[in-house]
Amino acid sequence: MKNILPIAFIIAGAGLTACSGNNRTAEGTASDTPTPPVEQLRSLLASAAAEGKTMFGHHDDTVYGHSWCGDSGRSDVAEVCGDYPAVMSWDLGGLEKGDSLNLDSVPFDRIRAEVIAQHARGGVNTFSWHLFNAIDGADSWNVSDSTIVSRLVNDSTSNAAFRGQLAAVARFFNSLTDAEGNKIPVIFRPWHEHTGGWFFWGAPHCSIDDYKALWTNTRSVLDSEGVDNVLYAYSPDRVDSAEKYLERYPGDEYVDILGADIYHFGGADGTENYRNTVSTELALVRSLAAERGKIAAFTETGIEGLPVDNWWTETLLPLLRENPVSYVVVWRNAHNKPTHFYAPYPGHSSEESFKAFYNDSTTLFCNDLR
Ligand code: BMA
Repeated sequence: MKNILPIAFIIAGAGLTACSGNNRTAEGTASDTPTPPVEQLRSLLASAAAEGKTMFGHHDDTVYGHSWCGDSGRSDVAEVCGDYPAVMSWDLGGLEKGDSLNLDSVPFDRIRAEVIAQHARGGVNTFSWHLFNAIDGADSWNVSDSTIVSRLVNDSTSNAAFRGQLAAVARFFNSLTDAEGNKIPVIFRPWHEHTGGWFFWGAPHCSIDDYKALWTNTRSVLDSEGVDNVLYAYSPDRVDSAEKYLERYPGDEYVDILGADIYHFGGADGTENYRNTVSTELALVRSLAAERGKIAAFTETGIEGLPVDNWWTETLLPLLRENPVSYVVVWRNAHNKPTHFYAPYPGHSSEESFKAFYNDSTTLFCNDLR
């Protein structure tokens, strides 16, 4: 363990922070009611950023890596720095079709087991959802039909099918329980990067009202199915103003976490652009989150293939120090696409930079959360 979360986190676990309320009943007397798991997660996330620290996360970290797939207990990140990421990211795409494997061929039963294992380590789990639409079954990247979202939320037959997809997601979240049967709190980040045009729910393919209705439908179904273990994250792609950031924001009652998805493109030549964009947008996200009582996070980032050896210490770390957010997630290390990776693996040329990033007091990994 390299650095321990301060007292605020320990207290947060007992439900005594501002974020989690003060454990009092309506009559104003102290209650013995334990803090709900979802409020413990909220407090953990809030405590990290409040202390100027950021939890490190990686997509599909323990289910495959750069040169392996399906092994048990492995992690490219842990094999480089000796510790698991504090945040594990997973994807639900395919669950809504009743598939047993997600869109990247990871069994949902394995994801559930990994969520339980990560929770037992004291770590956090977050979910994205690259779903197949309920109308013609096309994948999230199929943007050939710009009526999909409108029909999902406005046409009664399509909406019933869409709500059926959401009910499948609700059942999955409800099935995440620890050894004692307690619900495991997780983050859900649906309808992400909607300011871009590459997903069927992207801004060029649906109206503002119809986009917001994706969120209201999501909360309506998950809430009515009894999902009470989820914090909801909103994560536009790069935007340059608060107005753009909030243009399609569904409302404070639907969202717990304000995020941003910003990738580094163009190798070393793209560093300045990445730095400027991230610096501006994380400051924006932090300020909007502070105003609204939300958690700020860097919900997706990375540089594909890590062509810049010192990227961790010279590019990402200074940005996190400048704008501490609760967590940062880098995307997956595909086992079947040799250049599609975002975290180092043993022998990779950014390994030393990553170890220094790991050892820095700003970053939190799993052992720091125990
Ligand atoms: C993308 C790529 C794809 C993958 C998808 C969903 O960014 O990594 O290969 O299928 O995410 O995980």
